[in-house]
Amino acid sequence: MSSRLRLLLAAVGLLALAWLLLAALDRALALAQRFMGLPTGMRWLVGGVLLLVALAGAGLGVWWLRPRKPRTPVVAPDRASLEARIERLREADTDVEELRKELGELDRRRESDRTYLAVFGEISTGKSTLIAALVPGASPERDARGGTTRDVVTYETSAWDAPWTVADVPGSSEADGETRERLAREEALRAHAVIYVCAGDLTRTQGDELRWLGDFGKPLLLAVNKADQWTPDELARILSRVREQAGGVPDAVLAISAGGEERFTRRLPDGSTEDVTRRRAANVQPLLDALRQLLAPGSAALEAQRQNAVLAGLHERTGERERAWRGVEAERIVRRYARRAVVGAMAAVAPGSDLVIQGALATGMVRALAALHDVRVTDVEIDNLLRQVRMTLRTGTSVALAVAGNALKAFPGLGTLGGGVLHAFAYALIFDSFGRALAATLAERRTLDQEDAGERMRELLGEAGASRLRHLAELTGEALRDR
Ligand SMILES: Nc1nc2c(ncn2[C@@H]2O[C@H](COP(=O)(O)OP(=O)(O)OP(=O)(O)O)[C@@H](O)[C@H]2O)c(=O)[nH]1
Ligand SMILES: [Mg+2]
Repeated sequence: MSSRLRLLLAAVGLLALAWLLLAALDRALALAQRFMGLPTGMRWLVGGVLLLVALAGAGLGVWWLRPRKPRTPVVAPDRASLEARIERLREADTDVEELRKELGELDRRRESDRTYLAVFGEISTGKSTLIAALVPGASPERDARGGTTRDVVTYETSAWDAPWTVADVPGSSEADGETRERLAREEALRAHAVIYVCAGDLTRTQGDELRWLGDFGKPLLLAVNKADQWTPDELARILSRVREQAGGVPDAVLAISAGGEERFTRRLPDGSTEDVTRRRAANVQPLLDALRQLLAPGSAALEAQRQNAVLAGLHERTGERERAWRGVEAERIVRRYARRAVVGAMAAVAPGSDLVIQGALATGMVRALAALHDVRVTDVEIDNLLRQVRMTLRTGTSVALAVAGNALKAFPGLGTLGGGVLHAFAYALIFDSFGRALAATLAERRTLDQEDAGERMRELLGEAGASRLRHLAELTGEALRDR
């Protein structure tokens, strides 16, 4: 667009704006005149409403501009309780080697006088290239393809008269790279400080990652890499957008060029071609300056936050293993009680005596499952729960019997076990449904939530899949043969 045309357009725009302002002023004056012409009562009413609207607008503005509270940092459980949980898992034959190693590494780093720094971020943002620029002599593998770094690799160096260990980690957000991403996150927790590398605007996932890191309260720098790709104007705009997207989470947002190499094919005057590798100039000085300032207190001063982050990560990992172990254990308990219910159903001699036997068994199962999930239950709570289960079964028994009847036709072997098998099978289905429902409620809600357990049980009774029925048929057969 020629500059004359641009000038003309700007002049037209200004004129239009001035005209609009005049029109608005004229309208405001007309309204004011009409307002003054109103009878006194109406004037008060309209004035009052206008004032209320203005106050509400001002209130909204103040709320919108209020200073945001900093996010509360993650608080980890204390070490002793974590150790006790890990020990309990070990006693239950769960593999806790990895968790213990993490505790060992925590101590090893605490006792060393090194400062640990992790370079974290999405694939291909230039983390390995940055390490090569930060650590003299380090040559981690770098490539334009995402997912080049496959493992955590540490490099030792020294800076500002102190020993440092810098970790290069696999990039996040790689397709099928969950395991590597996990390794990267664990290493980020072990560091005193983290450099988060991006190469342009932050995506939503990157923003989430950054906030996740920020919640541990450790020194965190956001490096916007590959600054050489943009003009100074573009870079200023990108930096200001990234600062906004980062929402004050990192201690500083800096533009850098990690450098690296670029390869291209050059055509020579004689028509032939040659492959050329050219080094890009690196500029990481702003990052070094920020690091120096941020880490001036020394690694000892940053150790508490580092420990907190590692323990918080361990808490999560221990929790995952506990959930898995509880899941397996709950299945074992449910299976045990379902077997007993099968035997109990066959042993019931007088009418209704099965209910007494099964009631005692159901109480035992509730207690066992609650103890497994560390949920305290009173006798009254158990009684209430069983009353509700019986109510569900008033309609549910016919469902269970019908399901069992159909399933028995599919497992003709059970027919040879004699009369009462249908009844026993129905009890296996009922106990299995009740037990699974209760275990799921306890695991998810950590309380004996009757309503939730009842709802889940109804679902499980109604939709027993083929593999579950086969498993229950086998269980019934085994229980009856062992009887
Ligand atoms: N233009 C430009 N390219 C860069 C810069 N830093 C790195 N690169 C290029 O970005 C690509 C990825 O670099 P890497 O260092 O392998 O990236 P990474 O983050 O370690 O990647 P992963 O290990 O896959 O997670 C390479 O082609 C680098 O040459 C930079 O400052 N400017
Ligand atoms: Mg890499």
